[in-house]
Amino acid sequence: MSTMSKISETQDLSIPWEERPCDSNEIVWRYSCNPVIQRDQTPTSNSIFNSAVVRFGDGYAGVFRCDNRARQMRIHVGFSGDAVNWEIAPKPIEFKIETPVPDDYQYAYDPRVCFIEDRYYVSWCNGYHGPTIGIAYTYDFKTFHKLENAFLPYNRNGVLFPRKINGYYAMVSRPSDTGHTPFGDIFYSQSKDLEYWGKHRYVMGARDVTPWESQKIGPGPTPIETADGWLMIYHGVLNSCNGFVYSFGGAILDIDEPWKVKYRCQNYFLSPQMPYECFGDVPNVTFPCSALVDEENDRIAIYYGAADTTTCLAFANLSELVAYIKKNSLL
Ligand code: BMA
Repeated sequence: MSTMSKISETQDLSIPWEERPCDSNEIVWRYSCNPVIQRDQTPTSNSIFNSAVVRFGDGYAGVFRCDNRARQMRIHVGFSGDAVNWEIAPKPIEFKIETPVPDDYQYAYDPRVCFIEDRYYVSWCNGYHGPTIGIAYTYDFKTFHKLENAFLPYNRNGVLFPRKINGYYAMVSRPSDTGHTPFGDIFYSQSKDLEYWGKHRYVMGARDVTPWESQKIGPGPTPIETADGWLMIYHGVLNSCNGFVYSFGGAILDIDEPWKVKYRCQNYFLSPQMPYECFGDVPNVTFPCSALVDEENDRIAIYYGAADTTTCLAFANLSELVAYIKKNSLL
């Protein structure tokens, strides 16, 4: 990457892919070599999970949630040629901050990365007297410029849309509390400059009719623009007699007014069933934070955290996934 002005998202790079196994009828199927990132892939990590990757230059870059061996939550940058084998920086990201705010960036977790216009934006759950949404931008994944926090505490899962909508930058997020939040609905917010956010709209909430998402829900990867609307993959939580169970599913939002839900799939796409999803630091968690899209070949590769311990990959055909949501929609 020689100059900043030349930056654009590479589209012609093949994404990780494996065909659906012959004996499977899953709408989203797992990579046979999961997990792709092991918990101890950096010298100081306790776990690496809930992480986000994007195309960058001739390959891929990402921002990774690395909890360290003091169990502090930190985000690290990483690079890869094939989006499967990753080199993750041993030290957390240090942000350049124009106006430093005391007590900010006490912890950082569950990053998302989104290319908008000419640069990459990172959003994450940022510790500032409780969890809120941190935002930063980078051109090169070397220097990261931190903006003001998007919201007051408490909020998690801030996910940016990849382009302006009606002249506004757009984000979905999930207002929450200080702890392991026993509730959670998805809201849409708008901004002229990515610093001042407003015009908030309710999108959708947890619901008893589909128990896999009855406790709380939260947006996952950057929404994907399709002919039917924005495909939003999100996590949903069931409160079982054995604790929370995190699965993920999807909805399609109106392209111009994304707070309007057009279709919402009643079935999850993937739920914790493999040993690496059922055993780990927090059992029974599948938590998606990014997806790579290959429109030409109708493929998506979804990155998700497993059991708050490792990072895994799953695949789907984009058009099949949209058709599945429409066919199984319950509003
Ligand atoms: C949520 C977040 C996620 C985590 C999940 C399961 O509240 O903290 O980072 O994966 O809980 O522990």
